[in-house]
Amino acid sequence: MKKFSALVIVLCMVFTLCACGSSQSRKADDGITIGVVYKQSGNAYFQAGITGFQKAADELGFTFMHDGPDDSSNDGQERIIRNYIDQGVDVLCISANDAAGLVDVCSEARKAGILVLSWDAKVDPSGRDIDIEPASAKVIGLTQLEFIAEQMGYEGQLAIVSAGATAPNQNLWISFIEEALKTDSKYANIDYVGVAYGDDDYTKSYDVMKALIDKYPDLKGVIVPTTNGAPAVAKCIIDEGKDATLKMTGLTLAHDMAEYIHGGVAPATFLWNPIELGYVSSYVAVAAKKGDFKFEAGQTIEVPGFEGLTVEVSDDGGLILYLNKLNKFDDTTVDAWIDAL
Ligand code: RAM
Repeated sequence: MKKFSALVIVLCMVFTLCACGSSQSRKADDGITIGVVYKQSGNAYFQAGITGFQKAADELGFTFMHDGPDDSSNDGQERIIRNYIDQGVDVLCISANDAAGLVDVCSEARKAGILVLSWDAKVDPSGRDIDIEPASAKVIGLTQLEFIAEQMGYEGQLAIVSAGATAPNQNLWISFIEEALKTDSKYANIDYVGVAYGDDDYTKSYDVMKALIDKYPDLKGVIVPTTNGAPAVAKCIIDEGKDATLKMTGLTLAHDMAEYIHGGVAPATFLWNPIELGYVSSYVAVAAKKGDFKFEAGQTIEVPGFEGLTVEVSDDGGLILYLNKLNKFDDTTVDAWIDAL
């Protein structure tokens, strides 16, 4: 009886340990462990990304853990990465809060034989093997600019409410928006007032939007290239009674923006599918670890449901792989996405 009780206790402990692990794959374990790091915990965008990692884990049989700091900090990400290095993961998949800030710890990981992939927000080339992005930064930036410019009749004051000040992906998209505002004559009558940072935090994004409205009462357009900031900005515009004259667009999930899209303050927004981003990143990670995929320009990878995934040299000189999918959420399309995103 004693032996039986001991066995039950051991089995319970094993079960508890498994349940605590972030992911257990259904297919037989292939021995590969991936440590996924994202910008912040509790962000629904990254939870969708994790759904993609889980889907791939079910198909390919790898194990993964996932974590992000509460405060979107570089230090927090560094601690998580160190912990994953100590645990002996095979591959790191990182969405970085600071492209340069993670280079040292990622270089340590690579010296230890760990493959380093960034996904969503890059690590600088000296710290990564490859970066996996939803679409070209220029397309993502200019799609939002052109849409809001059209809403504004190509004139009036425009602002951006971004995520963190060092966010690699937002900063790159914004650099293309700012360049076009300066150089493309069709935007000559748009008066760009600059960027405010909401740090991917709902309350802070709301507050910086309120401060922008106070400072620029004639503001006509806002671009919010971050899923956490967008609903806060929309709510603020409505609360301030500005939604008849001030419109926004941005990169958003469907479930928390549908009411603002239908209501008209955000006539349309854009986003790729973050589930697919996690899914493709997993396939790259596993193929690279198995030696079936080399980190070289021109390399292709087979991923179910995708065609033509080919490694390119990025503008930053490192390697990059694009999914090349950007969806538009408007009054007629957003509801179809609500259950997924
Ligand atoms: C936020 C994050 C993420 C970005 C999306 C659009 O969730 O900043 O990195 O890709 O928005």
